[in-house]
Amino acid sequence: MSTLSHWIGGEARPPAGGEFIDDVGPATGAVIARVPRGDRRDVDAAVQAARAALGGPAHDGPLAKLTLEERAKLLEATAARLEARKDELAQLESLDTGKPVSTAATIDIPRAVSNFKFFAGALRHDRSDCFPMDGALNYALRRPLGVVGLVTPWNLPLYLLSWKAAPALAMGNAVVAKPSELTPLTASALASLLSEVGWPAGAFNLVHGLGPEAGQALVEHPRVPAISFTGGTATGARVAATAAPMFKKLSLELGGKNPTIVFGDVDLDVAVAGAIRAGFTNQGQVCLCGSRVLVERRIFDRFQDAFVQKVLALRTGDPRDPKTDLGALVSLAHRDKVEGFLRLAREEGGTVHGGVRPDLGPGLKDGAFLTPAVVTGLEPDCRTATEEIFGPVVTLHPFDDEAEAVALANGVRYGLSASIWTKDLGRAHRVAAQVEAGVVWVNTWLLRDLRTPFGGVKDSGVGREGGAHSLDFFSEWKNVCVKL
Ligand code: TXE
Repeated sequence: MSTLSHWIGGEARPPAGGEFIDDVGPATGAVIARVPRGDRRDVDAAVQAARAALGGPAHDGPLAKLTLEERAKLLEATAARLEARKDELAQLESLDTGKPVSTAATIDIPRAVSNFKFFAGALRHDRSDCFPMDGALNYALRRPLGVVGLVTPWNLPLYLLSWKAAPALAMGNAVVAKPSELTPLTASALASLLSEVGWPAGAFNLVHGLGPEAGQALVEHPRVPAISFTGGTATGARVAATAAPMFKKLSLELGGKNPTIVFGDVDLDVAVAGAIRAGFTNQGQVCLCGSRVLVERRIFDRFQDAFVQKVLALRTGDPRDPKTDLGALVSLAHRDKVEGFLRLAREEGGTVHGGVRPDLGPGLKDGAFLTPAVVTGLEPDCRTATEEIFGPVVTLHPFDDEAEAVALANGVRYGLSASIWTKDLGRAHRVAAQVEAGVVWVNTWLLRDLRTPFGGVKDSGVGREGGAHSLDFFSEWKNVCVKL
């Protein structure tokens, strides 16, 4: 069992209060690490270190002095070092989250590598506006924001932290990051790795701890003018309530209850496979997961039979076993929450297929395992079908025509993503335009181009990440007007 440290000013630091939290491995129930219980003092120290990296009013700190090309090279060196350690990082991520090692090795870690590589390229290809006037010239310069706060969740720990840290550093900001207390391991690995590859001390600082303590202190800190947050909608509302009166720049990527819309003209096997991938990747713990499957009535029964049969055949088991499809949920408390929704589904008149605790033998008997569940027979406006469950639970609902499909898709408070399955090109484009979501896939799911805008509408968040959108968030444009 390891004891983690904060990472402040380029070195490991114990918590100011001397207290630690247990990090429990969700597959075994064993304590795998002791995590510093950071508080306001640690956040303050991290912000001071970050400010020192930027320098005083003359912007003379070591981070501020890096040229664009030097920052791009450091981002590439970070990607290379992550790549070299990919197997070890995949093991750590699996241990911490309960997800299969195969998921971490094919999704989480490769994506973290891509994030750093991508933003090195985005930085080099960045451009700015120039507006010539008669006798004068305007041009726009990006300036870093200063110290930025990153608050990240447990479902894709390194993937989401790197998605924010890479563009923040690319733009020349100093970072204070607060990872989820449930999954701190790869954030710690990243912090030391960034120092190893040569980022100046204080460029990236890490404060571990509980959300209402360390997280809240970071969001409240007067010297942190921007917060990028990914997490639950209720927490996002708290973050916004704290940050808005301080006029902080805010990016909020929150929950979802995303529709998978299947029209009657699909190739059934393709659509079933796509809907299963959308529903159950990472045990259904991805904000983009398609947890409501809407199916045209004329194929509903056939779709339901095939879907339920294939979902019940998925293997829930040891995250280390390459044959495992679903590992453990992130914690016993989260499994309780998901099981509570299955009880609710029954009370609401639904039939639950699957959704039981599997018997995986003595080593895994205390793990947070739950087999995937499909719920049928529910009204589309009931709580089970409209609230975010964030687990391996999918509800199935029939619809009669395109208008009803759109109405059902839009009938929830969330609006993050949607996938549409049809061979009718016109319909695909029509529905894509009408669905209230920030991200729409047609005949696929989670196919990501990092240049594209990413984010949600309604209660799924505020702002866009990705490509120039991330660079815009982590910088401020300044216009220079020159009289010629
Ligand atoms: O997330 P929280 P939780 C959804 C999902 C899940 C629910 C709750 O439905 O069941 O949210 O999950 C930090 N000030 N998603 O409670 O609390 C916290 O320490 C500042 C969707 O685990 O949102 C962690 O680092 N920070 C989601 C981060 O916020 C605070 C991914 C996220 O935790 C804070 C995760 C505070 N007052 C959960 N309170 C997605 N969009 O992908 C907590 N935190």
